[in-house]
Amino acid sequence: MSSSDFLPPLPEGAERSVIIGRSPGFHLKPPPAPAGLRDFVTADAQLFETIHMGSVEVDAKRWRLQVDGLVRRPFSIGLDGLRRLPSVSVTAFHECFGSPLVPADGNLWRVGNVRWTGVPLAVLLEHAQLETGATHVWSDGLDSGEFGGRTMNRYRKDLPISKALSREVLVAYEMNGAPLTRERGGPVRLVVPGWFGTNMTKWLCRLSVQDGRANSPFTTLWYNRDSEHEGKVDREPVWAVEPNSMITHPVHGDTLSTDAVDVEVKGWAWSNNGIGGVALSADGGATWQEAEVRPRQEFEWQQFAATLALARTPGLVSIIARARDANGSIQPLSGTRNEAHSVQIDRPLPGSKTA
Ligand SMILES: Nc1nc2c(c(=O)[nH]1)N[C@H]1C(S)=C(S)[C@@H](COP(=O)(O)O)O[C@H]1N2
Ligand SMILES: [Mo]
Repeated sequence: MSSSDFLPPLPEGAERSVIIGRSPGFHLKPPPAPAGLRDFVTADAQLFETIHMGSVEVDAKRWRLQVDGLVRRPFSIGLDGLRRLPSVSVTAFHECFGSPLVPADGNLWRVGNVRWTGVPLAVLLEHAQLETGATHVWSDGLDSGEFGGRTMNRYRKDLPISKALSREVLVAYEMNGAPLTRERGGPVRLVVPGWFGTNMTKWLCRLSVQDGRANSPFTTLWYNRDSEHEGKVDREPVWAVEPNSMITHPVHGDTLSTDAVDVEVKGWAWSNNGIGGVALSADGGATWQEAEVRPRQEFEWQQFAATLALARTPGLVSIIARARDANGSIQPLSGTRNEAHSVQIDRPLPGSKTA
């Protein structure tokens, strides 16, 4: 590691001077329907985008990342310096929690699967040398403005120190082998595999080690939810992603041939802990069959596939996929953001014409 890339911390506010353009206002690029996400790696064009207060265009040549707070050696580092450090790549599903103002009670499909490249956050924290009492790492984005009736001078998130030190968490400068674009948060963003997209601060400018949670609308006002553990309900941050899945084949509304006796079902399943299994039904949930599930290597989504026998009766066939994680936590059948996906296909009367 070349120590000349690690310069003293920046004066307060210096990071603001690297912004050379802004597009104020909420921005959402919706994803295609599940059948449009059949590739293992989601191309940038097919990957959703969520931006709360508007994007910023950053002067990558002058950009520097500040690392400070409860550390013995605060420093700042530029893009060339980061690129000279040993790089790591991680393939991970990427999922948006949805609106923090009106939490979703059904599927949004703001999800994809991409390969990120950068430097482990842990490497930067090790260089900075944590002081005792450090519990969280706060991350700041250069974007500012209005969202949900509040005006903010930063996008600010926090991570507990245990996740911040996990090797998969990256200070990333590439997605799918290309430099991060402006919309993706270039030149550098945080990547937190297994956790919701909201934690992955774009236009990253500062990492600050602290002894508590950040008091920002994005950490303590929004992006918290009730979660039940052994009968007790706790309010907790939107951090780890629960089991979820989607059917990519067949397509909702498809018509089978009249002589079909079975149907091939395929899709993706993902969760922070990895997928323990996916159960499939081709009769609206009356009977279930276990799918084949591709083992997980990193944090990528996992393909499931099975051939399901069809009932002999004509009419609408309802196919359902239900994933569970390695701890047995299972997708509810309805009413939650990770409810089981179902698609309806038509099985015409024998002798009738098919499209
Ligand atoms: N600085 C900043 N980082 C941000 C956001 C933002 O508005 N500002 N949106 C977050 C949310 S809610 C999500 S889901 C992801 C989306 O990343 P993507 O647009 O590259 O898919 O970025 C996160 N990082
Ligand atoms: Mo999000």
